[in-house]
Amino acid sequence: MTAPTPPAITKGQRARAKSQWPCCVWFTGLSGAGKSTLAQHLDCALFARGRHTAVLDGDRLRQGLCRDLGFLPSERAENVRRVSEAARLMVDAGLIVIVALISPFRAERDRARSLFSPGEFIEVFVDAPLTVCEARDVKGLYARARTGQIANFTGISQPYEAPLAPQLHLQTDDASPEQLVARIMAHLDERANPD
Ligand code: ADX
Repeated sequence: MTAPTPPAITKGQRARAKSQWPCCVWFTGLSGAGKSTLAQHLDCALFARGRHTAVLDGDRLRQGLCRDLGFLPSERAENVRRVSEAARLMVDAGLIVIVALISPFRAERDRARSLFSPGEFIEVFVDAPLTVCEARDVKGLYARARTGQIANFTGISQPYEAPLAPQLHLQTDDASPEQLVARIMAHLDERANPD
């Protein structure tokens, strides 16, 4: 058997062609904490700077790539695995990939991180107290989880393991999306220009 042919174009070449440092910005947090909102705002801010991005959002992925998965811990692990593998392929293609997934378990997030080169996986804890997320209840899911109509609901009937050492910890209950995106952009700029 012959060894697989190495890719003809390296990740570095693709990055230089796009004048950007490819990476995966991984938003984790409770439902209703603001991950999708921040992902959209960050996407717009990067696009405005001419960056080439892709957004992988849990709600949307669960309508397609991950529509066969539910919310048991094993299914969430598979969800994170698929999304992180997809994100890795996109980073290898030179993109800045923005992932918005509850991804409640540390072990799965660590596994996702292990797919990337050092510094390429930027874990962002999108943090709002459960009481705030529940009061927002944009999709009415917390109310249904409280009455038992939805099982295995993160924060109610299944745990959320907060990151211990995220690259960024953003509190969404006392700052605007614009302010928080400015912090993420500053982090990305610092990373791209370490001096
Ligand atoms: S993850 O845990 O596997 O990362 P993911 O981010 O893909 O979750 O999907 C979460 C979305 O599914 C929530 O935003 C919510 O709209 C919906 N959802 C439906 N049932 C549940 C549940 N039991 N727990 C959490 N979210 C749920």
